Amino acid sequence: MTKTNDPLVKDGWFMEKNEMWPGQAAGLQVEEVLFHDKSEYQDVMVFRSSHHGNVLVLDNVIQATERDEFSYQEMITHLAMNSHPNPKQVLVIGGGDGGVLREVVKHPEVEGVTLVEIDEMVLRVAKEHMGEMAIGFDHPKVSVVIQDGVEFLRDKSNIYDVVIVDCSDPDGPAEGLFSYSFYEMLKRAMTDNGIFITQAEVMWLDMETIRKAVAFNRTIYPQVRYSYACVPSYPTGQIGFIVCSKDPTLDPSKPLRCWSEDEENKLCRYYSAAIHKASFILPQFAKRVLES
Ligand code: SPM
Repeated sequence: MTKTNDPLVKDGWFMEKNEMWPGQAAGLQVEEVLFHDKSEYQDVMVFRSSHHGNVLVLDNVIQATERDEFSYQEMITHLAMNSHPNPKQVLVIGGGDGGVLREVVKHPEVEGVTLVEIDEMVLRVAKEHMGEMAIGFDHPKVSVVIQDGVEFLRDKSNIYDVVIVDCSDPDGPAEGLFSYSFYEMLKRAMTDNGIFITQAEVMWLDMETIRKAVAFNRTIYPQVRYSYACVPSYPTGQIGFIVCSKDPTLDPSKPLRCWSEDEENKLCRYYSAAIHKASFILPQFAKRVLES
């Protein structure tokens, strides 16, 4: 059994307990705590686990494990990127671990990608301990801005073809990223046929929040779709995404650009054009709520 005095490790296990998923908690076995500190914004921890590689935890919530992070990062990135006819300028809000950047730069048509992350500590720790995820930071098309996403967007208009909001859950530094004014600014920052994607709860935990978020986005965008992916280390083993298009003729559930099977095999471990389409097919209980 691991011996550590870390307050988040009990009997050698990290347990992800949280009021956002009451009555359940997934646990990962800890081999060694590699980093644990408080930034200006949140509690930041990385541990080496017994079976999931290194694990990044923010405010006691698992953000990424080396074993399954590719599923989330590929899906939140390529669902949006492959729904756009020609994504040249991309904005990532949050995503300080670098995983989404790594995926965005797989698209050669991208001319520039800007990552806006509020917490510099997340970048530093990801570069040091989540090596494979953080490789995107070194790409020449990438610029990084350490700033609150809401502040960054204030004077931006008609710039980005794709905007990816890769945030943590709403009860921490990401709170402002769930506000009405943020969504308004986001839409203004996008080009006329812009695509926007955000992580958006999970069907098994809070269908009502998803219903409200989808309904709200439908007041702003002509096309709003809900999709999901399997991420075993997230609560319930899944995570959802809201994908919106400014162009009413562009349905994000159908990929506009597809890689060949060979390219898919080289570039991705989870995403494919077939998964893209299938991820928007929801179980009956969720479909009924979103169509009501
Ligand atoms: N680049 C990886 C960052 C991951 N950001 C999203 C993490 C969400 C984890 N909690 C999911 C619980 C359901 N709301």
